[in-house]
Amino acid sequence: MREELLKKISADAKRVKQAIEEMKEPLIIHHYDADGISAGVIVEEGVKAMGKNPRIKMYEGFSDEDAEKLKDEELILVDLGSHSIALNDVKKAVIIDHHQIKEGLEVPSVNPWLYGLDGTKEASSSTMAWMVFNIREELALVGAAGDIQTPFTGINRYVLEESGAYDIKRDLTLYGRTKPITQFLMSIYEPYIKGLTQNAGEVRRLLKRLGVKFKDEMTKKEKSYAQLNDDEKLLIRSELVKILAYVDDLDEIEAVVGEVYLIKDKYKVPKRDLREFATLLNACGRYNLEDVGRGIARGEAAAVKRGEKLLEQHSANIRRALTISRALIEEREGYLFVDGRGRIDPSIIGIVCSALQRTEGLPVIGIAKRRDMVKISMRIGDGEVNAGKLMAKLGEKYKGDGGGHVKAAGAEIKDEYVDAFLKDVEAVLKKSFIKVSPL
Ligand SMILES: [Mn+2]
Repeated sequence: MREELLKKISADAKRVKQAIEEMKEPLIIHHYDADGISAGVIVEEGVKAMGKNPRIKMYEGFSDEDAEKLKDEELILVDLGSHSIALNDVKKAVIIDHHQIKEGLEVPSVNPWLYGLDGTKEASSSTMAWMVFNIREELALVGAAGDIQTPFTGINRYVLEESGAYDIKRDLTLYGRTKPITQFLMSIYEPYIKGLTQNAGEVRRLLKRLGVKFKDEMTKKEKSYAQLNDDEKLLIRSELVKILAYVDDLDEIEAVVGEVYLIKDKYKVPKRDLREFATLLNACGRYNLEDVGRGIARGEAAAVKRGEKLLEQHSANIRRALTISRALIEEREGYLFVDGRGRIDPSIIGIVCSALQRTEGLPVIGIAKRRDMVKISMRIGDGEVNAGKLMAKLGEKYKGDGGGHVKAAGAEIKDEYVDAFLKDVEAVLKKSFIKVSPL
């Protein structure tokens, strides 16, 4: 089965490469997250190796209108484009992606859905980019980690084993294991850990109670989680699992402890840990700093420094947004509503809603302005409704976009539809609220 699969992929890869060979002035357009950026850089290098000098740009999304605007270009689309039928009419185009392919799209593509694989779990665009070009193997799974396709299965697993670029170990999968331990534990926002997140005093009490020696005896400086001994690490892991189990967050336990993937020492990378590497790239995308993002993926020292600073700012922005959101909460029938338009950054509204959902235990809807659109985030608890399906349905109904997971989802629509959209959400929540209420 695997042999056959690899044959199909390499046939498509060949077709895509051939089409690129025929391009005179290729324009690479990649998505704005860690997957798009790392895949974009793999592709850029692959195209350069063909003796070409591609231009490269980062997009937040790619629509039919974008395709129409670029119809005289020779496009290489990376981590986007698979739902844009208008690409059929572009002068020349190829796609390396892992999103669902719209029926009728006739552009040469490499995409896990073409081989009967699940593109949400088994391969990302960085994985597929490596399958096509076979270069920069240390970047191949950065995007897959960024798209939270861990633990790796499918093509991701194949690349993990085949590339020889990674080590695997079992540990906390959370971001910040190399930061001072109190800072690390108190700034876990996803998942929000009730009692610990944003609570330095409680974190210190916990460490003392567990008997973890978290200060270096010589320097008196605080150690990082990574610097603790194995017993201490185990104590902390068990404690986090216990807290999550106590609030019945069984899904999150799986997300918190599991396989951790490290890029082997022989590669020069800013972060060995794939999750940390991806977080760095995601921050660049969120704040629209494409040159910094690609610079980091290419291994440029100045870009890495800039990215680290950005990440600090991002944490500060989250803290500020959480404080602001407290004052903006409106209690509505069956859910909490946060109107963050003009006050909370659209790239943070989802994190804010997650935090509120966890602390308040009610469904949370938050909105924020993104240029001329409104971003809607929805976070719910167990068994209420399927947020992903609801957002997808309403996103379409109100001529926007929507989707996501069962408990965390979002949509983006025009401002004028927001009230009607929220009314529909409220109707659904009210119904399910009555259903599950013991009264
Ligand atoms: Mn992706």
